[in-house]
Amino acid sequence: MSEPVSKGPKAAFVAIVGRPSAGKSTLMNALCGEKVAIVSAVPQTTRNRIRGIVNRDEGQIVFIDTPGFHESTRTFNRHMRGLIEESIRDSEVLLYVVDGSRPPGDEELSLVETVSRHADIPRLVALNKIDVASNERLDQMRILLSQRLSDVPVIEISARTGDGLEALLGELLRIAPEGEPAYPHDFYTDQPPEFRISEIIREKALEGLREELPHSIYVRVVDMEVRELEGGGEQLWIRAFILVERNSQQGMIVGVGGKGIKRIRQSAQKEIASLFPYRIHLDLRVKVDPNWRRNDQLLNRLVH
Ligand SMILES: Nc1nc2c(ncn2[C@@H]2O[C@H](COP(=O)(O)OP(=O)(O)OP(=O)(O)O)[C@@H](O)[C@H]2O)c(=O)[nH]1
Ligand SMILES: [Mg+2]
Repeated sequence: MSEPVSKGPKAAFVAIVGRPSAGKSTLMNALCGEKVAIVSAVPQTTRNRIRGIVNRDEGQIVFIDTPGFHESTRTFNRHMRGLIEESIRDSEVLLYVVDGSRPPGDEELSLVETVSRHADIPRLVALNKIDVASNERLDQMRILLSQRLSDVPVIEISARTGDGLEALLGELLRIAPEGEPAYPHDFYTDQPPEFRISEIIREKALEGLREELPHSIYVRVVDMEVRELEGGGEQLWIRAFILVERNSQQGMIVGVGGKGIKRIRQSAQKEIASLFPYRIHLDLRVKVDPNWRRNDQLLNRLVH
């Protein structure tokens, strides 16, 4: 955009915030060139702070993808909100992702408010989904942003098609402070293997589920080991549980004749196999735990 502020290598943590389904995780994946965070059509897919790392000649950007949360007093949402404030505090730059295809409701206004409270760090708005948003909708958002966040630059993008992403990354590198990279140059995420595996399983389980159920799912990898195969080679053996809150939900995941769970297992196994140099055996079961979403200890483990 404009002249670089300085010539030294840049390094910044960039918190990505936005309402549920704005496209935060899709954007982070597109910028990192790898699938770091899972993505789905249901809101509140992301539940943790997920780091995705981009290395360029100009420097290193570490994105912190955060969950989109709903305004409510429920434990689950309170945890999510705390996480977002924490992520912003830990970052040098704030990237606010706005879904340009939806009318801005109270939820968006509350995020605008959050972003305006953080004028102490460089901020940037990514107006997303320009591939599907109508001009009227985009104008509505452009006006809102120019009124409420007049000093924050807006870059229009499509995380899906890649439109505007180079400009966005260029601007982030420009406004980032100088510094040493936090991670080695060949890293694109810092997630432990168990976590990535549980997230892949959760993504496959979310596919094709109806509104309420997605939030009732929690995936836990309980056991993992590398085993020698008789015919030679090694296998990564994984046992994981999909936890749901009610008996009826267990049935919905398992499906008629076990078809549902089989589909989840097969597609998760395939994607996990692309990450590890082993054959994968996934032992996947569904269990009912009525309390997981009210369990503070579990939520803490889940989100931190
Ligand atoms: N058409 C279009 N769809 C997009 C774009 N970016 C994201 N999506 C879709 O929007 C949906 C939500 O995307 P996510 O990346 O999971 O959104 P998120 O902001 O991370 O959502 P939470 O994790 O739930 O807060 C998915 O179906 C994406 O494929 C875009 O630029 N254009
Ligand atoms: Mg997400």
